[in-house]
Amino acid sequence: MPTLFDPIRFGDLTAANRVVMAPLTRDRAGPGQVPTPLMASYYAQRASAGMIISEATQVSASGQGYLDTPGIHSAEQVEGWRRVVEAVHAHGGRMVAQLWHVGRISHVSLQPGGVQPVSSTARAARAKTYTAKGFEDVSAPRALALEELPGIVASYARAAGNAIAAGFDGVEVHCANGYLLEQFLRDSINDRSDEYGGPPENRIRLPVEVMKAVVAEIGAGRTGIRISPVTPVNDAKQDSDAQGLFGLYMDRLAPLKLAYVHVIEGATGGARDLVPFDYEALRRRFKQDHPGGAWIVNNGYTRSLAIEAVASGRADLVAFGKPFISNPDLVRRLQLDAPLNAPNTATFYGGGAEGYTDYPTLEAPALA
Ligand code: 8OZ
Repeated sequence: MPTLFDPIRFGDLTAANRVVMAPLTRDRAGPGQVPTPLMASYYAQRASAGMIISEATQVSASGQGYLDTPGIHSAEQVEGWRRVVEAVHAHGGRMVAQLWHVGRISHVSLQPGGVQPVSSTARAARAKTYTAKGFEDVSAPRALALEELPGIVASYARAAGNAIAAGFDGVEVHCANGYLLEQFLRDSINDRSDEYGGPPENRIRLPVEVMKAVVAEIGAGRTGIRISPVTPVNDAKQDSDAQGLFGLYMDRLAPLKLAYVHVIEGATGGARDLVPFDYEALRRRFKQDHPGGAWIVNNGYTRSLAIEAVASGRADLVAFGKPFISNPDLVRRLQLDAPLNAPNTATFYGGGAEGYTDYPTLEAPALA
């Protein structure tokens, strides 16, 4: 079996090691939701990751749900991302763009023209978002009409094309954490009576259409997906049969031969054992006819858990979130079993260089 520090090839992607930087929302985009030079420095500092997954990036203006998150739908945003990816590549790294539509986890003040956010449902989430006024309750959404769904699918495909134009090595579709695509998947949220609601086959329809459209646009070899079958975040109550739903979803995704599936085990940023769930069953279904696709695991992995996950074959790569915020040289620290810097939660969202590009490395302990 390979180790956490061995290179890997999956689809058209390659990684120098199996330590992945998880997507991390940092709310530091500039005016027009354009990635900044500071963001390029931040990502370039972390280029020793086997692969960097960008922070969640909205595919359209109406896909935005928080202040100062970057987009990938305007020419200026694509140009900003080009400079970020160039910096990462110049430091020997690899980077994919995480494509995001928040659905109902938004606020009218963040929507073009101040209109209602859209979702599978007209029922509001009991969740907060971050706006110009600080933390606010999310706004009540409007249920998307059937005729609008092709436009949603097209926005993901366009964003994927933009990501490749910006120089990204691939994309990851954000199908997790209670955002738009999960608002379609779960029967705890989706209350539609058309062919996009009701039985599991209908609820997976929009996410599968999105994945097919992205694959048609840029190829399966550089397309991944992130799922979170049981996470409760953003008022995503448990599906009545998460195991069955995600098993079926995996069966429909498997023939696409995606580069990878990235799974959040348990509650995002919280308990790994929140609800019993057989992730191994999903992995087998994804890998069955496509052993070259990679299985990426995430959520609360320690060094020893990550080493064990790869050594046992339970995972091909392991994504680390918070440890990458505070340790730009995380791969080296894991290799040496060196101590990790603790992250400062006060500087996670918004602001500038503090708590962003000033964390020390082993080589430059006084950098901060
Ligand atoms: C934290 C704050 C805002 C957004 C996710 C994109 O949970 C996010 C997110 C996380 O996937």
